[in-house]
Amino acid sequence: FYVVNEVVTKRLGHMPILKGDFHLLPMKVQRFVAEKAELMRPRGIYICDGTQHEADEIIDKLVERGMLSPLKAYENNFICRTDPKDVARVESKTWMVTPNKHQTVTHTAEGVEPIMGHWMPPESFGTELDSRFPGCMAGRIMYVVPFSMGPIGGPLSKIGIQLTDSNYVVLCMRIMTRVSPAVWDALGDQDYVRCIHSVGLPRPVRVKVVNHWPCNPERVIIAHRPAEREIWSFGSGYGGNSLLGKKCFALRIASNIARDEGWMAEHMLIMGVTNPEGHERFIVAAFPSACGKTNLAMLEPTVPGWKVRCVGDDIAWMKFGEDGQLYAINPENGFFGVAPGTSHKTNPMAMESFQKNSIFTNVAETVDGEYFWEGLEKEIKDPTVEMINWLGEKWRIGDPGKAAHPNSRFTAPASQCPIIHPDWESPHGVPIDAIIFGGRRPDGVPLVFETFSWLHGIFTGACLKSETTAAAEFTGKSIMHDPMAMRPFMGYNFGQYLQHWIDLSKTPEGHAPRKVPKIYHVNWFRLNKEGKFLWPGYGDNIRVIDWIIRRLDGDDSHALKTPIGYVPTQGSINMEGLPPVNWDELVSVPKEYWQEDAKEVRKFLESQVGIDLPAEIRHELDEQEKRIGAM
Ligand code: GTP
Ligand code: SPV
Ligand code: MN
Repeated sequence: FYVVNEVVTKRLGHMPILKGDFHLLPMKVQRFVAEKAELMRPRGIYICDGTQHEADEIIDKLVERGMLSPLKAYENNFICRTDPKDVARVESKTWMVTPNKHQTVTHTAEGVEPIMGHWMPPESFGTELDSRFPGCMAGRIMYVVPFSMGPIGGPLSKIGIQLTDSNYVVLCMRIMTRVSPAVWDALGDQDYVRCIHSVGLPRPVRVKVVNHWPCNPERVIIAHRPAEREIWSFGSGYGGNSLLGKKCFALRIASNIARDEGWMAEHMLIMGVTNPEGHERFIVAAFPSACGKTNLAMLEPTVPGWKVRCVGDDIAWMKFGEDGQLYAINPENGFFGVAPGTSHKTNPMAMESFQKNSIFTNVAETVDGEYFWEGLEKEIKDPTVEMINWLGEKWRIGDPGKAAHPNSRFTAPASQCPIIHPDWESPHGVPIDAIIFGGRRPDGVPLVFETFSWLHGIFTGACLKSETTAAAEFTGKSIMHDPMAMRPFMGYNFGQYLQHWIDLSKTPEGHAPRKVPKIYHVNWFRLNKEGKFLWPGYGDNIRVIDWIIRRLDGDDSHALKTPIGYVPTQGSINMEGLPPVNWDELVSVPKEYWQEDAKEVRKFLESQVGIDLPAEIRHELDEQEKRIGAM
């Protein structure tokens, strides 16, 4: 029991506490909540306890208001359509606020805009904040959401408190993070990440609210103050912009904490793979947004005897243990997955995960109360059934336009995944033996290759590229650099981030030698001349994982050395039961392509990272260029 001090009382004024006991909050939290309530002036404060009863109450209210509707074909599943202007992360309005520009961005060449990190000086941030947040919650309730990233109280876990005026966000935070009053006890003397979110539409609302989805697209800002461990998000209710535990905290802020504390916060899935002999290995994989993490994390092997179990599908926090082994935890509690393309054929385990207690955003709904999106055409009970598409229009398969937005998402509890790993909540994490990078590369990039060393692996990750997807505001398809699959999520100077990776491999004095994982690169998305995928992908990706695991087990007879790494020899990947695959095209390392790539990559690293590029990585660049030159 804490005594409310005078300042807090004065700040709160007569603001009602609609739920919870303010006095039971730790003193530092009382101060934070009171200060922000005074700024944003909600009509009341609601302290969340994370119970099912609370969720049911909020759901009832949202259903009554028309923002959510039940999907009647399932148990406790709901659908929600956003304002069509608020459907994805807004990278152009996402900022890191640091006193010094180069804490956030690298020293790019004269006139070259940095693509990693988006810097805003504190003075401008002050102005932007002042023009948005005062009074922004007028007429709305401010929810106080205590949450833990990682199992509550775990040694690798961190605590956050989100203030939000969106009850949709509260519901999703309950699925995606661990919301519980136990967080107050776990907090103790620790620091926590302060997350402030508003849809940016105080009452009375003077504009038309579309789909009962309040937002303020013109005024969106998502700003991070890493030194203060603080996030300010305004104007959007969409996932990556509003569920602040996810990309804002678990990647952008956490990568700063990780640098300070000697660990890593990465955009990676975590999977356990058991071979037919019963030996399990854990692997992490970094692919850019909408490039296959959720699918790989829950892969259902098409080769008998193999077993995959999911630890996480989007974010990994990793730390070397006292034994020199790298361990990873999944800081999240649920999946916020891309709906289109998900089906019983491609990802049956994801399908099983969202049969109940899940929220679907911007998908279509059939008159029978089922969800629908592109990719379910062959599985829907009645292919002629009438639907409401994501824009709220009547729609049938074959009609022009799309059923679901390409970035429509399911939000489902991880615990409902039938192949969730029994150790997925292990506070110490699971031991990692391999790191995989990958992206959408229609040309030139082989199905899989193994890098030569930790440094060559970091270089390969730094040069990661992928075709743009609908996960952010980009339109059209082009190949973009997405270093380490972290481009939109970089929390600090990318050169220093690379240096951090390099330094982590070095054993601190007096400790057990560090075992660095092997680093691989995969590409499920290479196309043939007709524009068709050369590789079946999905469950068949186990065949590539099988090759990787045999490499880890010390089999080096099945690889061919190329200038970019080791590729599998013909016959070394199990192709039994597959329709014919054009092997040569699938694994080739074309000379002209890579010569062009070498030039492009040098230009990229020199213009984008410049003097911040660690000497070790510059050396890898030189060596790779030489190898390619000698092809
Ligand atoms: P974020 O949640 O945005 O970080 O995305 P993600 O990396 O988890 O991507 P996800 O697994 O949701 O896949 C995105 C899209 O890629 C979906 O439409 C999938 O159907 C498709 N996809 C995933 N794996 C494969 C594959 O092996 N081959 C092909 N062709 N498509 C795939
Ligand atoms: C991504 O874009 O990588 C996602 C979805 O996982 S979001 O939470 O919006 O970032
Ligand atoms: Mn992601």
